[in-house]
Amino acid sequence: MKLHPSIMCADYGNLENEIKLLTGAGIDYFHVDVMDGSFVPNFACGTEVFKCLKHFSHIPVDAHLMIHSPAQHIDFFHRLGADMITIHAEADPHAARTLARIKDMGLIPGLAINPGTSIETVKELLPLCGHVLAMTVNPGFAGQAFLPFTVGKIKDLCALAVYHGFTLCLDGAMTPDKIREMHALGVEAFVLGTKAMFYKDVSRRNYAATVRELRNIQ
Ligand code: S6P
Ligand code: MG
Repeated sequence: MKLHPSIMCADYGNLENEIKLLTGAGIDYFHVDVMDGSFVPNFACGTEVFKCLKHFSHIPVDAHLMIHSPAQHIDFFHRLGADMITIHAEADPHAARTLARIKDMGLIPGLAINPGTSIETVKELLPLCGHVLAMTVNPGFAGQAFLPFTVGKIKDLCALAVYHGFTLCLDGAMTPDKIREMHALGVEAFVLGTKAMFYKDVSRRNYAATVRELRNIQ
């Protein structure tokens, strides 16, 4: 199981320590949410966060670009040190070209799909991906409720992940129970936010214990 904590949910007042704790906990990726206030109704993640991640950790970074025209900004995020760049299928009319460019840069090409986007509309893109990020909430905010209608699509994507060889990752409202249920279906990777790692009650936050417990899920 691959664990991708969403750095947006960490304590920015103590970012260096947060990054070091998460690194020591044995996570697989840092998930960085980038929002432009247009593709999604929120703004998130300045370049400083990338700089901190690269400075204080060796763990690879996924840039989840919730922005219009992501192709215009691929070089920028490459320079910031992203190891994987995940674009939204809905935000790029030439996603096939953008995914190929990301791969040519030596990075992992990722494709995010909104809850309301069907596999039919993206199936030609799937063989071009190293990573598919299926949104289980409408993107833009942490702390939302899981959208149950995405489960049928997730089941189909599990089979396609095996066939094409990409990693399937779920993003949005992942609780330990939901992770267990989705892992049993065949999902390999999970974005961890307010319901599985960065609990509102900070006294409950224990990143190393969270990673240990999640890795025990069979
Ligand atoms: C949502 C964003 C996500 C959130 C993540 C964690 O637009 O793409 O990556 O940061 O979902 O939040 P939560 O509370 O939903 O688990
Ligand atoms: Mg995200």
